[in-house]
Amino acid sequence: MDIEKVNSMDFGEFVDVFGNVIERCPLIAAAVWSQRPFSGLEDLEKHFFAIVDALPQSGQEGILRCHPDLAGRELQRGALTAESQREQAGAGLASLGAGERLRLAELNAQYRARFGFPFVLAARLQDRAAVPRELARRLHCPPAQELRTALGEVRKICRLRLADLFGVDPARL
Ligand code: 2AL
Repeated sequence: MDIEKVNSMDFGEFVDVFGNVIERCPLIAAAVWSQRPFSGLEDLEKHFFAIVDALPQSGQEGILRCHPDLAGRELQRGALTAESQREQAGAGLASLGAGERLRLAELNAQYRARFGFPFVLAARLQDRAAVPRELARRLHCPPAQELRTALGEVRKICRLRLADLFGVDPARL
């Protein structure tokens, strides 16, 4: 895929292709389409980020709530999006033992109870040992800081998914 191809996409095709670069938030892609043409992949990414940044806090928390738990019930049931499935399996979360799964479920529940949204982490940049460690650390952060951190992870996930779609190394973005 290249940027000329992206700029030539009609609305339906664009949302089909980019509708999940922000997990289960095709509305963001729908808003980005209106802002074409894009000068390149970096410019396209900037538009996704700008729309997320411009949302009120309730909208940003809504985006976080669209993310499935790491190693949660949807992974067990095979109900994740294809992108999530690949990311979580790649981080080794599909092959946790029962004890590790239980520990993560407890931490995820504590995190959700404290902040009101699920713990979000770009799983592809972590390994299975780092996930509970990061979760336990972030659990104690102040809420405003945690919202910023979580949105930063949404950006990382978005960047990696865009890089995949373009077949480029994310370090080049
Ligand atoms: C996820 C997910 O599904 N993929 C990823 O990188 N992070 N979910 C999450 N709660 O962080």
